[in-house]
Amino acid sequence: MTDPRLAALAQSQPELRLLTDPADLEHYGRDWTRRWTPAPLAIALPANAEQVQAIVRWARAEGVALVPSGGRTGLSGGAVAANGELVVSLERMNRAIGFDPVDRTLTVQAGMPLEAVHNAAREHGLSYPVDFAARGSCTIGGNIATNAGGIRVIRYGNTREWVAGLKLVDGRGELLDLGRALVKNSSGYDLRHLAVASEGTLGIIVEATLRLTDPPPGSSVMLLALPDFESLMRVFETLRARLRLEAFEFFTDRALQHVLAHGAQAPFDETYPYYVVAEFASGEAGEDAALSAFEHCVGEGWVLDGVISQSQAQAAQLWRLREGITESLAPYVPYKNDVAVRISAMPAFLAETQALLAHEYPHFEVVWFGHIGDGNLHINVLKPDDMDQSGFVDECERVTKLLAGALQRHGGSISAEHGIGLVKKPYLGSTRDEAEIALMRGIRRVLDPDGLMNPGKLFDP
Ligand code: FAD
Ligand code: 2HG
Ligand code: ZN
Repeated sequence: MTDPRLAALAQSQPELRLLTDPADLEHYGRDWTRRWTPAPLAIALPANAEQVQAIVRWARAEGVALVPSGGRTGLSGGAVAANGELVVSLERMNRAIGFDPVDRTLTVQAGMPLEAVHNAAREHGLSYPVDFAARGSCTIGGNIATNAGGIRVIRYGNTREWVAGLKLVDGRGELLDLGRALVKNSSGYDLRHLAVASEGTLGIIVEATLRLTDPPPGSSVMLLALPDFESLMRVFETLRARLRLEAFEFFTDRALQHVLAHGAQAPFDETYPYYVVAEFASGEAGEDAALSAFEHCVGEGWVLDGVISQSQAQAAQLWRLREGITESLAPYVPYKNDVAVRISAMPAFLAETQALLAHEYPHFEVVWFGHIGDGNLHINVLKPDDMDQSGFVDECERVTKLLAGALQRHGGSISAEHGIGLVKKPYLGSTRDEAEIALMRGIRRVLDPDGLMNPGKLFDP
């Protein structure tokens, strides 16, 4: 360790793993946004909460900023380290610690990948229902720090709903045990929820106790082709009323074409403007209800074509058309927007923003998809070949400003589930008023008095 600050840390914590190899700095210094050039001081890989506390105390003594780091699948730049920070990766803290069959809770270290949590819950005959395509790489700590949503929010809610308790090493180095996994606890402020969606700005989550639930019912998946967005809303209302929906997701033909170019199989001979992937509880009654709902939607002209999975393999194939979108767009380094409005405001918001983007930015390819049943749209803007990256980002910032204005008019949010991070920091004011942001700053000052926990993310000091 040539840096004397790192040498001091290594000496005081001989068991702590520290990385300074340029390839490691590059690897751990960025997330999926790929927009910033990684430049961390070093990477720390603690093995337990005590080491995390020691790192925070050292950071305070040396004045070094810390970036909490999970799977770095984040899409808003929250885990980016571009300014000489120490990245604190929870990669080694990836184990389940305990299961309680009576409480139906699973306690895990915060670096445990989401998919490993799914598997552990299944081994106990239960289910952890938060789910999305990054499941193999993202971690529970990152999920909590962003209040991750995903494809089953419509039935099970966001990550917040499933956090029974958590342990946080705050910016003072204190280990806080928040929530205690009680079902009932009316003894004052619920500080556990401060950590949810905090994006690493209050401290480092080291452990979580997660609620588990009954395994999901057997399900089938239908893929529907639709003529327009109005029909999509009618189909949503119909399916929600007649079926037990486990998911209801949409994407446009542009999104589908990217996934097909990435190797997926075309579902229909023709192309259509919009598609829906709906998963519903099957069994004979479910299948019959699905068929009759499908026929009703076709009769109304809301659905133009459709297919219902006949096997798990086919269901997975249909899901791939929706879940493969982000990966298929990744080579373009798209500019991402992740917005939310009330479900009832969705048609007006979409019509307004689609018209606005087509009028102001006809040269941009815009890919729309998302969790329509939750009022959450993902709007990915792709860079035209003849535009340089920085000019593209500048123009996209103007697009986002327009979106932020529309969101303000419709009472929506500039981030539904990915977080504010670096990407959406200039637009926080479109979603939260000044008094709220001042309060958030005040809370941050209490838990992180030196401003060393992920500085520059969410809002500036
Ligand atoms: P990171 O990217 O490592 O970090 C995210 C933020 O959390 C950063 O601010 C970081 O500092 C902070 N953080 C990480 N760990 C900790 C910790 N232990 N303590 C305190 N702070 C911490 N998101 C959704 O919500 N829904 C989706 O459907 C969805 N689909 C995705 C699909 C793909 C293919 C990809 C690549 C991403 C997707 N995401 C989705 C975004 C991303 O996966 C989530 O935001 C996820 O929760 C991030 O987890 P992570 O462990 O990778 O966190
Ligand atoms: C999804 O819903 C993710 O697939 C990623 O939240 C969204 O890539 C995106 O913009
Ligand atoms: Zn999403």
